[in-house]
Amino acid sequence: MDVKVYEGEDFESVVEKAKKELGENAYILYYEVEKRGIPPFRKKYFRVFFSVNGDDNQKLEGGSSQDIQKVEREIEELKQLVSEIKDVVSNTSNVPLPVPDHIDSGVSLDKEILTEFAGDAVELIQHLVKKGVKPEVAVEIVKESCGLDIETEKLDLNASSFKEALLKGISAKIKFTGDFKPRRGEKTVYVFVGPTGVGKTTNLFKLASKFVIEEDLNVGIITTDTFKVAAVQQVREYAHVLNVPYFVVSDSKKMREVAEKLEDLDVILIDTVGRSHYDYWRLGEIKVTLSGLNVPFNVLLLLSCNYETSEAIEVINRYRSFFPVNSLFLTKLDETSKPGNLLNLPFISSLPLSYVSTGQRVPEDLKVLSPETITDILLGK
Ligand SMILES: Nc1nc2c(ncn2[C@@H]2O[C@H](COP(=O)(O)OP(=O)(O)OP(=O)(O)O)[C@@H](O)[C@H]2O)c(=O)[nH]1
Ligand SMILES: [Mg+2]
Repeated sequence: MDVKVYEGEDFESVVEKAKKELGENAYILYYEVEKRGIPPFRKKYFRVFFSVNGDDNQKLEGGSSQDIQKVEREIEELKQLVSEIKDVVSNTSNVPLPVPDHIDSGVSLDKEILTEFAGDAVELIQHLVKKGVKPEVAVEIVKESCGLDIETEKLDLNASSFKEALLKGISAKIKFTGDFKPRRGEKTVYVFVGPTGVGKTTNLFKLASKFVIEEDLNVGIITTDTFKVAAVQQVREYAHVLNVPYFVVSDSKKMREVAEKLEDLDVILIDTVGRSHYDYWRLGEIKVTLSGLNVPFNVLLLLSCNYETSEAIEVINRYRSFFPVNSLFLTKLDETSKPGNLLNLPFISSLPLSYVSTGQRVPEDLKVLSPETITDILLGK
């Protein structure tokens, strides 16, 4: 199927012109509307995508040998893709999930906590648990700044404040990537993966803005999200505002071609389509598309702070069996009163934290994660 694009200010005349030139069999695949000009003189501008070979079946039966060869080639390519995805899925879906022992202790922690800790230590653990931190995670973090109290023979804080205790515990137990600082000329690639609607596209553009505006780097965007019509438009609009090149890539071959073209860029940000962590087939598809990249890439797994911890760990483990996840990027902090996942997820998965998003505004609502940021969030600063 060939696709032709017609543009203009009047939808009806665009369609009329296309039908005249392409024939009555051409049909509309989808269209986009843009508003151009300065208010109040704004005008609508239509971009309409037509399928040229509307009657593909007829063409197949009565078509030339060239047409038939083309269709046969496409079928071969599809078969090849299906077999590649099958390989990826069968090699990855049975990987044992790396859940550390300490998370599945199954004992009554409340009782344990009270026999082991006293005074301020108990108070701090209780505060963390109220904020959604798992008791077993809170205990391990608080323990870092405890000493044995001779009178009670229990562990109590030896830090001068909750803030100092938390900073010490978080620094010791949680890993952080720190702010990303890609260097000019090194072509650093970041890939954004994660379940549907967690904020991959929005937050990719927050980082892109930072690289363009603050670091003055040459940035390019690739989206593999050809699944939703609106997704390509979303990326195009953001890329237009930032004045950076963007590319839409549907398979590994196209990925290779595009990546080769981008030699002069400092940073490439790749947006992927949101997929359920139970959908092995679709995750395999993303992995196959990424295999076209001929340079190392850094994978950010995005997860909403709202997720129930055990579900989020399930997502992490399943994504991890497909992609070499380098860091966790948490989102929608503004939508929860229990931000405990900021500690639960990196502690349980042993993955480093990179960023947290705190709202919908691009580029403002983005924070680099560090022991200081998390301490402030958990102590309510
Ligand atoms: N409140 C809040 N909303 C956010 C945040 N980050 C993103 N969003 C919103 O979440 C919605 C989904 O964001 P997208 O960036 O499209 O999410 P996505 O992961 O790319 O979605 P798919 O491509 O469909 O998988 C949008 O309305 C965003 O504005 C955040 O930190 N807080
Ligand atoms: Mg998206």
